[in-house]
Amino acid sequence: MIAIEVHLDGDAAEAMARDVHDGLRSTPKELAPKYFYDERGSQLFEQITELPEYYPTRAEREILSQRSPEILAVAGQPGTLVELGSGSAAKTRHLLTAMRDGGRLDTYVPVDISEEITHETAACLVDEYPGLDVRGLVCDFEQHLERIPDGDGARLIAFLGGTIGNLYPGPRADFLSRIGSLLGPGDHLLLGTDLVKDTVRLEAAYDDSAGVTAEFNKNVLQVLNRELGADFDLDAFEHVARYDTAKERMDIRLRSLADQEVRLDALDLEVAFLAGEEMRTEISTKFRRPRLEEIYDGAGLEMCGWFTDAAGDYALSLARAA
Ligand code: AVJ
Repeated sequence: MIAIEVHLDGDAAEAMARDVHDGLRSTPKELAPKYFYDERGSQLFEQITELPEYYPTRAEREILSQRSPEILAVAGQPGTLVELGSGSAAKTRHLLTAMRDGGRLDTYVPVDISEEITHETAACLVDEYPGLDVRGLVCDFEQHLERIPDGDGARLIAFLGGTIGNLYPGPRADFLSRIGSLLGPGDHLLLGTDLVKDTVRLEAAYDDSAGVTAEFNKNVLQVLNRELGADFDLDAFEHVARYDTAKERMDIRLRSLADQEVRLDALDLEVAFLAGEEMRTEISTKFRRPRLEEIYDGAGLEMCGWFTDAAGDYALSLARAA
């Protein structure tokens, strides 16, 4: 059975306008990474996941394909899988299959911002897993976490892909605390995190030789051109990806190649960029196990499982309410 609820409050455009306005008027300038993902941006991200330099997607797939039964055993054989940012649920199938073969698969709850993808994914999955209940939620999960259904029996809430790394420490702690308050006894969080490693590999993963990540980064300017009537010249900016060893995070920016003025009609705003000025478009935090344990602790969670790929590049961890 398929049931999909949509909770999109119509003012997404307004929220974006406010957000971009604030980001362009602050010093240094900054844009939120969620604006990368229009249709083109999502395609470019798909391409990134196949680049030789970009290991996280392959590493996560390796863990899920080899260790899902083990993960589910530590999580107490949940019958419900909730997935935040489910998309096409490509990697999720390893978990669903292990749930089915382990004897319990009742409900899949995909939570995603795209209604179209959620419908498609739901239809595919009920075919592939006969008897599966799909109770989808179309919403911005950072805003509407509390709408996730209870379900009967233990739930596993999966947040894969390493997207938690995009959040600054404050919002990250808030987000994890909110997940913590959703977890009843027997429920678990499964979180994907990229791990600290040498700078050369990290910087290559975010500045690939084919230039796909550079195009992905600049595409956000195209999004603003379309959505906010802006006139960014994409050739007047270059992609910058640096590892901040103190903060243990990738710092991804667009650097203005000239003194220039950009107009955003929808905001009735002109912004000046100096030659060499950098605008942050994303952080991508890298984790170590002890640090992540502290982060869980600070959010009322307790780590109870740690699974890495063979190379130790990436981790899936399990946590429960402390
Ligand atoms: C989808 C947020 C996990 O941080 O590695 C990839 C996004 N940005 N290359 C990441 C991204 C540039 C990616 N996440």
